Amino acid sequence: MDALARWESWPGERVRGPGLTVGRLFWKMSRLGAPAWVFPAGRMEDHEGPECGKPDFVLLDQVTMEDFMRNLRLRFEKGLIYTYIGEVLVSVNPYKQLPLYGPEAIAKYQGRELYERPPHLYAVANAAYRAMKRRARDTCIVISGESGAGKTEASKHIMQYIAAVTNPSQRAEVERVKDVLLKSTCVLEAFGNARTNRNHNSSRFGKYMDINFDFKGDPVGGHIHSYLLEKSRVLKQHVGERNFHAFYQLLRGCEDQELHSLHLERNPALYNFTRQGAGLSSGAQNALESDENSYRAVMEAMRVIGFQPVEVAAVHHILAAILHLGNIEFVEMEDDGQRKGGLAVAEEALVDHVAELTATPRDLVLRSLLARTVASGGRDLIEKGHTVAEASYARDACAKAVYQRLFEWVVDRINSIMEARGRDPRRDGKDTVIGVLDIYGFEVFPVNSFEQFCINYCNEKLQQLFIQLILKQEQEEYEREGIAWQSVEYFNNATIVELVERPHRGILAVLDEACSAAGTITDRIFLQTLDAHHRHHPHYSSRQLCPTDKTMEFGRDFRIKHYAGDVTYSVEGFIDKNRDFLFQDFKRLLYNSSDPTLRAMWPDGQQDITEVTKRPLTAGTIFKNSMVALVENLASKEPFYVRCIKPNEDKMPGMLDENHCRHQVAYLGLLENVRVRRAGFASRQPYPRFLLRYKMTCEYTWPNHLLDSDRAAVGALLEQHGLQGDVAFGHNKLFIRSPRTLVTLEQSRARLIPIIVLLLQKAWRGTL
Ligand code: AOV
Ligand code: MG
Repeated sequence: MDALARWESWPGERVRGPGLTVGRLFWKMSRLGAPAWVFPAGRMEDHEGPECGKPDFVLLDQVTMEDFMRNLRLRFEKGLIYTYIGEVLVSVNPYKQLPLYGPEAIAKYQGRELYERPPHLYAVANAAYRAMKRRARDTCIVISGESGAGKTEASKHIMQYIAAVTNPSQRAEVERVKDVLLKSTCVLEAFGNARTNRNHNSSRFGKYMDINFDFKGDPVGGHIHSYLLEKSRVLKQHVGERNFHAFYQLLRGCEDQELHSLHLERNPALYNFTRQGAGLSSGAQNALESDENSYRAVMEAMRVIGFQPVEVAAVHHILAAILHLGNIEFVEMEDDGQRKGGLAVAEEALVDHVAELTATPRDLVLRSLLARTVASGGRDLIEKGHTVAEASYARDACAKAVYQRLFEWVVDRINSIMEARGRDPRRDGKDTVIGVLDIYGFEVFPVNSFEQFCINYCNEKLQQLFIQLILKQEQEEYEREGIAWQSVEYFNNATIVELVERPHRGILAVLDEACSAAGTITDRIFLQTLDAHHRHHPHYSSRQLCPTDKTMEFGRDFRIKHYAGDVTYSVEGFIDKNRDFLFQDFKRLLYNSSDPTLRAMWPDGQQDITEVTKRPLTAGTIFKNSMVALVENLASKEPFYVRCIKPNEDKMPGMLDENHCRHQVAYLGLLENVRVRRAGFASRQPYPRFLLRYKMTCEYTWPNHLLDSDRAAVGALLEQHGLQGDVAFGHNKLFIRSPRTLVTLEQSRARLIPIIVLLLQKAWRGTL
């Protein structure tokens, strides 16, 4: 880095001590004779030179898509994947390992203000942490962006940062909580992530993690909320995709002996549930992420977290049972005179395996697979045989449900371990919290179903929250600082959210209605009802409504114009997935397992069939309610935002596809975000921060001012530049109205830097 570029970083370096004049500064420097004192090498490298573009999009000369993209590209090409918009962090997935993380980098950000170091996730984590600690405010970090944009990776870096900077006194209990927090990710990814065509480690569930901190600012507990796991993946995967990692990890990673005891073979192609996508490899780019290694990592993580060996064994049994269940086929038996015709299982050994692995009686397993118990008036129960189709449906529903319960049990188990001992009971209720939200990103596949519908609805909700909070925050800030404010127009996706969740007419309500109509309503009728309700909605269409649009199939597809793009959904399976029905026979069966771990997953199995009359909530309604609660929860906290951008569709390292990125910048509302930041006031900066950057442009402030307050010093500086008319003085911050003012100051600073560098060089050489 040349001297000039280094000097760009001057404001990051503090020159302490009041009354230090330029003369005294130079004298001191020349006496020390050590440039390292002025430019300590390690810290200088932290800062970015002018060739690296603007570290904050707010500093752009103009807010146009071109300027935005130019800056984004410039920085991305230099490996600078992070840029701010005020306090929002924009992150571009580099698809390669960059030397940006680890203990050294963490140390650079620890205890610093957001603006003191180049943009980074660590800075955001640190800001959230400091806000929480200083003001005892609950904070949250909301990470958004489309599938594969880097949300989960970002959340891991944030967790690592928090773990690294807390608990300096190494309290054992806090260390334990930190271990659980860190290791839980690995376990949850094994059970909740899968390879999709958009991301080889795609989160197939939403995750919101609260970390509780005690009054010292150390993590003493945590809680994970998981949202709607995409459980249909257990049964079916699209070409090129895989089932959840856990299945392949087990098959490829576990010891021969255990595999044998699970009656499994190593080859995933032998199982219906793991062979369809033909995407058998994990897609991992390095061997460390291979299924075998991941298996070991997950086992180790489960051990560290505190899963008991019997629990781990139960988990393996359940996974194996699901694989066997998937291979069970049904055949219609002929009526041969001796035996009555009916349904049978093609390969009875599989039933034996399932019974053994689930610790349930074999004949009960068989019976639950072949028939269901129904209440026929009063308390009379009759057994009703399945057809092949019904039995296959029931088997699939069972496999999905068993996996879902397993996943939920894993989450609950981690929660109970994190909750338990970390907290000082006397201080209960006084914890402060940082929440980290890492949810499945917006996604579009060639065929989109109920799951994509939910995932994309969730992203709509989060986008709405972003809009509201950014506006709300702005307004509140102006009020707090006593500044008059003028509101800015913003694209609002509320209408799309309404389309989905509005009572009575919204898509979810119509779907619920279809589900409650005891089997008489087909997916097709559901679609017709939607068409009738929303024919004039600007964000809704279908083939029926647009007969010429051949990209949709008549009677099957509807399309929503999402904030992030158009998605065509196939209604096939919507009703079924929403109803999410499982015969009580299976619940009872599993509740009666002699394996306590499995039994604990099925508390509702103890209900008698005659008691199971109340219609349970549908999957869509549960999801909607959980989203509403999530948004409420986030809105009650001080939010920090990370907006992730996926640079290209091909997972290519270092490649930035212009169109693809533009699209994301547009729909994430990033330009509007910059505009809102600048509208009214292009920039706002705490007085000390402003001085750090511009103090060399004024004789009263360089190198340190002698005025009563930073605010007065800033006033003097601006007056010298004749810029005082373009600013407003808040209580703690300076608000700058037009970007021109910032540009003027920047230019003035840039002009002075070479002169100062020259002076300093002379000072070192003693020739001043
Ligand atoms: P996502 O969470 O946003 O997608 P991930 O965080 O899983 O996306 O990132 C996808 C992949 O991109 C990772 O597996 C890494 O290979 C790579 N990647 C992301 N961030 C970085 C980074 N900072 N440095 C290096 N590589 C990175 V989804 O879960 O699909 O919405 O449902
Ligand atoms: Mg993810």
